[in-house]
Amino acid sequence: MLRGILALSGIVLVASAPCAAREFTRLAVLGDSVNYGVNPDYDPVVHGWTHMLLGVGGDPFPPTREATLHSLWPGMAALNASVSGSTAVQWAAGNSPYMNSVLAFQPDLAIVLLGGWDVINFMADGTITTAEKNQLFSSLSTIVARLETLDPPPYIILLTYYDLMDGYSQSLPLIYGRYRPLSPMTLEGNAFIRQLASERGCGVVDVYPAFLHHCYGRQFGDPTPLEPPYVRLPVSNLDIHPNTAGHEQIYLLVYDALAGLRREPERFTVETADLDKSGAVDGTDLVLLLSSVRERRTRPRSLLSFAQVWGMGTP
Ligand SMILES: [Ca+2]
Repeated sequence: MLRGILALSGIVLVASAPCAAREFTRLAVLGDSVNYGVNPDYDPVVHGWTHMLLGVGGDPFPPTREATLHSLWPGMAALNASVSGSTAVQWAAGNSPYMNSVLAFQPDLAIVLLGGWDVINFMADGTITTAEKNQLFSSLSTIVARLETLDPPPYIILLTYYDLMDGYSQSLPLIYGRYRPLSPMTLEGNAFIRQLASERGCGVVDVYPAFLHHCYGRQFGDPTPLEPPYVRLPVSNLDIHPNTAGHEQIYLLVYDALAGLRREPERFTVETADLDKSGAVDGTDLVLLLSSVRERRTRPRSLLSFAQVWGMGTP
């Protein structure tokens, strides 16, 4: 009786199951010029966070890092498929050569930062319409969905976007008027990215808060700028790309996230509910949940999201 009440009141059974350590062998990076490595300190040569992560460095660039993708997963293959100036809309197109190159590579780990150029293009007329936002959001969803068509699906990490204007875009003078929608759009876009990640069982590397007060806001009223700047100052040299310090910050955030994956505990928690409608939450329900997951070849981290989609509790 008590168990029935528990089930009816929505309380879930919590169980643990063994989980292999996270091992990956093929990383693909999807993005625009930021992930490609464009950096005003070295223009026209590229050197960005992806280079740092992959252990590329040395004169004239900063020294090669010891903490790299390969120090986490030795021998891991990596494809930086990022294309300067590319938009999420282009990546999401059904015949996208960019996406096709990634799918052909068959990554088991994918890192995505896209949408910056979509937003810049949207702002050309000074406003971002609801239709434009929806186009961006549906493109980001499509990109995740296309990656998930791989068998097995890769673990996907979504990066949020930094706000070049530190929240002060609406204070911009007319000469930079096209950028006025940027700060609220960045907040909205990042909220969508976090929601998408939650729904689809993706990881998130939250670049936005790490960059806040490190960009151009100091020239438009930000009373609390932080050092070092992560963009090329002053704003008369406006450059949308991170400088070396900015790329280093993204590298550190991504590396920490990957190191966290590498250390992921060998046990995980599964939440289930009264799936067979027997009136009780018990082992039968757990078996039903696990068999469904096995059919979908869903990775453990996605499991919680899968349970959430079914309305079976919150992680
Ligand atoms: Ca527009």
